[in-house]
Amino acid sequence: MLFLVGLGGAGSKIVEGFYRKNLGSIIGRLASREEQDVAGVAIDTSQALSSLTSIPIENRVLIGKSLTKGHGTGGDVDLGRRILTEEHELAIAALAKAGFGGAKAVFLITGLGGGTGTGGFPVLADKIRKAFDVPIYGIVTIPSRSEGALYSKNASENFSHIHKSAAGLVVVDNSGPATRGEVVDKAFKKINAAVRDFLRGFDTRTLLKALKGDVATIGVVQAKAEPTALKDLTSRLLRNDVYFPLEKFKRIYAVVRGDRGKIYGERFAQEWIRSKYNAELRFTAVGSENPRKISMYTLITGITGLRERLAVEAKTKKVSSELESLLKDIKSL
Ligand SMILES: Nc1nc2c(ncn2[C@@H]2O[C@H](COP(=O)(O)OP(=O)(O)O)[C@@H](O)[C@H]2O)c(=O)[nH]1
Ligand SMILES: [Mg+2]
Repeated sequence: MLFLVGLGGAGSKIVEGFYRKNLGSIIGRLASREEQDVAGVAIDTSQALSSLTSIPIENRVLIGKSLTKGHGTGGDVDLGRRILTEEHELAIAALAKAGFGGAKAVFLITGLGGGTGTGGFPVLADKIRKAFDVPIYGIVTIPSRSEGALYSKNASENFSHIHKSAAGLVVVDNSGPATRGEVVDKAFKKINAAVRDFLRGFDTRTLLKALKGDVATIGVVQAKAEPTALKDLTSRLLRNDVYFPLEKFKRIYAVVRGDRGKIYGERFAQEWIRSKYNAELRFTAVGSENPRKISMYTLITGITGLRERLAVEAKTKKVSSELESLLKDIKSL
């Protein structure tokens, strides 16, 4: 059973994805059959919450009504922090109702860069941990390069605090593979679906163990069910299907769902990863109900330097937005 809390706009939409039915596809049908395996609660300061229609209404919590009038925090991190500090009871009550008393771990999902999630994450993480005596694992997106300076600044200034408040952190870059040449909304949808597929497809026990104290990212790759070299699948994954620009990492945990007999060359792939990335590949295979596809769900651990990268981005974006306003001033002269 997965226990998920979405905080803020992005987090809420990602959690909503676990409840959405897509009966047209096999995956959709399997997913809806698995629906009872998820307890998800969405918490936001924005009325946008009411546009989520798949997640049960009692699992949606609008907070900060008196302060934001349902309009969100407008990127104000202090306001997000304040609202969660004052109104965490509302959130905790909804979690209790949704069965979080039985959780062994909770995933707190948020998009870094805005006000609600970025400011509220450490506060809510602390409150949930205490209320249910569970470890809190974070799943956070980081702002894409095309977003404004404020988002990067917020993400950069609050990353360490968020990292420290979680037992482990999965980061997903919003300028990841899905975003190349795509409109933002479509890219977000793809990323949200990847997070959902990963959490469904990967093995939760392995995830919690592998993530402890670490920063990791995810990758999902699919292939036709035909004889496939693990090295080829892995190299495709690293090139196109990882949701973070990788420089260095320690380990790839890969869970393959599909016909085990179709995947060969485990040793060879492991040696290739060792020599090319000085990293380790751990591979497990499980059966799948879809005979036509092989899906590989991966967790890539040992990511470093994210705080530094966010700081650089915040700085360069600031410079470029100052330049933009300068240019505007010149034009108006
Ligand atoms: N992957 C993904 N990212 C999103 C989505 N919506 C917003 N974001 C990202 O999340 C960041 C924070 O936005 P939002 O969640 O609205 O902020 P908050 O509600 O104030 O916490 C933005 O800067 C975007 O990078 C979404 O649906 N999917
Ligand atoms: Mg918002």
